Amino acid sequence: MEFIKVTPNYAPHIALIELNRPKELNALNLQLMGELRDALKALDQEDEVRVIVITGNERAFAAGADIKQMAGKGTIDMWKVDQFSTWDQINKTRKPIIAAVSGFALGGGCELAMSCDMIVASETAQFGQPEIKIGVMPGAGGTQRLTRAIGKAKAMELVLTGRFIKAEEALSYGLINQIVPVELYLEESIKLAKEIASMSPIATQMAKEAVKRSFETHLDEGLHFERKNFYMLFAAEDQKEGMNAFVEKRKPEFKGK
Ligand code: DAK
Repeated sequence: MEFIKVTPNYAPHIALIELNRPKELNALNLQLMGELRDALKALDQEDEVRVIVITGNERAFAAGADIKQMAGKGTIDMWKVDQFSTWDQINKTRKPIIAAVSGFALGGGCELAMSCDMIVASETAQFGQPEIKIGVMPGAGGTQRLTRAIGKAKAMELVLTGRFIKAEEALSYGLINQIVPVELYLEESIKLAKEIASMSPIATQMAKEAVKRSFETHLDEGLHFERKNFYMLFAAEDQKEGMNAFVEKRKPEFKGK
């Protein structure tokens, strides 16, 4: 891995992926996206890992797709490479993913953060979809996920003007989960990850799946899906452990079985 650093056991049950092209503000080139896809796929199959945290560095989570790599490309080149189909792997990942964002999360970088399940932002984080300023438009979910997250009026404004918003504004629109001091953004993300990792991993993955389904279906179908996952959890030892622990007034020990 050249452009990402993967630590599968950063903390018990928590894997950390660090985007690592600091000079280019973690611009997402083809190789980086390929590495990210492979890492997520591997971590999703690793039983020990329950939660994945993706981060950049203090200055940039990611400043977007690599403009230098895209600049000379034609339609067919883009279509053939279809770099962002690698993002399907992010969407397919069953384990909860937290984006720990500091600095720039722009274009594809903002789309990457929004593809994660939760965003913990430092007070210096900035979000935006500035593609319009370079003559294109968002292509990896920006028009869809941003609109679902913050509503049409603000999404339209950000997509059509390309302006950046600061963490405070992003929080007020419901784009992110929390703002923390810059020196704590990774620590706080890991703290959140630990809280989630202490639950049954089967339950967290099924719950994640059901919440995501709410974006893709109408209410009846979503409720049906939710109920099915709820019933399925009664096949797991973790359900017995969780409920017995409650009755016995002790802390549950979830095994992911
Ligand atoms: N690509 C390549 N290099 C980048 C980059 C990027 N997105 N962002 C920054 N860099 C590089 C800069 O060129 C510079 O490199 P050197 O000149 O030193 O070699 C270095 O990182 C530091 O950047 P700056 O010198 O510009 O630093 P500043 O602090 O002055 O400015 C900035 C920071 C983030 C405001 C600025 O760098 C900036 O505006 N960056 C571009 C942001 C942007 O426009 N992002 C959107 C990119 S387009 C697709 C789906 C989606 C997409 C594409 C295809 N398909 C489905 C096929 C997504 C497209 C995008 O994300």
